[in-house]
Amino acid sequence: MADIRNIVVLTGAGISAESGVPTFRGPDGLWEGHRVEDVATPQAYARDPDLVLDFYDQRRAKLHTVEPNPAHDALGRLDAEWPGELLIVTQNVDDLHERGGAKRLLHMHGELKSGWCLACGDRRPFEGKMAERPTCPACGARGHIRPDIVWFGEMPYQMERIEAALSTCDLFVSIGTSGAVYPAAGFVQSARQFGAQTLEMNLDPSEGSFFFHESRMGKAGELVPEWVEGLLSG
Ligand code: BV8
Repeated sequence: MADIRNIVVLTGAGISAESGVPTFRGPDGLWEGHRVEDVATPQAYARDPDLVLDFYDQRRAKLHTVEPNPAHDALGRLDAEWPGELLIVTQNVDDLHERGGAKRLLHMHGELKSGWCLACGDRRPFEGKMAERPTCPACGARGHIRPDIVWFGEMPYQMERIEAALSTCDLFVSIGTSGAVYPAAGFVQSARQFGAQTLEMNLDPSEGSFFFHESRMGKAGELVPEWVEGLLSG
C-alpha cells in the first residue's frame, strides 16, 4: 500500500442500495417500472414531460426518507483522513455521499437536488416538484426547469477533471456499479493504461470485472469500511 498516493473512487447505484435507494437494473430496479427511453432521455422529456418530471420528483422526495449507510460513511472518513489526492466520482444523483461526509466529490450524472432552467441556463439547488412547473428564481420564466441530470445521449459533467484524475491515480476503485453505462464503464481501462492498480467491490461481477486487478464480491456496507480501515491503517 506504501506506493498509493492518489486515489479515484467511482460509485454507482449499488453503494446506495443498503440505504433503500433502488438500483437501476436489479430485480426491484428503477428501470423495471419504466423503459429507460421513456424517462432518461431528452426525447422522453420532450415527448412526455409530465412522466419524466414526475419520475424525478418522486425520487427527489424519497431522499428525505433515506440515510447514508456505512459505505458512504467510510468514504467520508477516507475523505477526512487520506493525506494524498482523492476524487470520488459518483454516477448517483442522490445526496448520500455528501451526507456521509464526502467533500472531494463530483456527480458526473448530475443531482436530484439541482434544477436547470432551459430559458436562462441557471442551475441551482431545487426542492419540490418540477411537474408543478415552478417559476425560475433567476429569470422568472415558468415551466422551463428540468432535472439537472445527465440523460442518455447527453455529455456527463466534469469529464476533463475526471480524465485528469484518472491519468495521475495510483489506485482506481469501483464500488456498486454494473459497468453498463459509458463513459463511466471505461474509466477502469483508462486508469490501467496509466499504470494504476484497480479494485472492484460489487455484489455481483460487473460487466467490466475482467479489467480489474482485484474484485471483491459482497455488500458495499461491509466491504467499503473494511477497505478504508485497511488503507488508513497502512
Ligand atoms: C454519452 C442519470 C456522449 C439518470 C444515467 C454503445 C456502446 C457504448 C456506449 C453507448 C452505446 N450506445 C449508447 C451509448 C452511450 C450511453 C451508454 O453508455 N448506453 C449504455 C446503456 C450502452 N451513454 C450515454 O449516453 C452517456 N453520455 O455517452 O454522451 C456524448 C458525446 C458528445 C456530446 C454529447 C454526448 C450518458 C450516460 C448517463 C445516463 N444517465 N443516469 C438517472 O439517474 O435517472 S445512467 C444510469 O445508469 C445511472 O446514472 C447509473 O449511474 C448508471 C449506471 O448504473 P449503475 O449505477 O451501475 O446501477 P445498476 O443498477 O446498473 O447496477 C448496480 C450495481 O450495484 C449492480 O452491479 C449490483 O450488483 C450492485 N449492487 C447492488 N446492491 C449492492 C451492490 N453492490 C454493492 N453492495 C450492494 N449492497
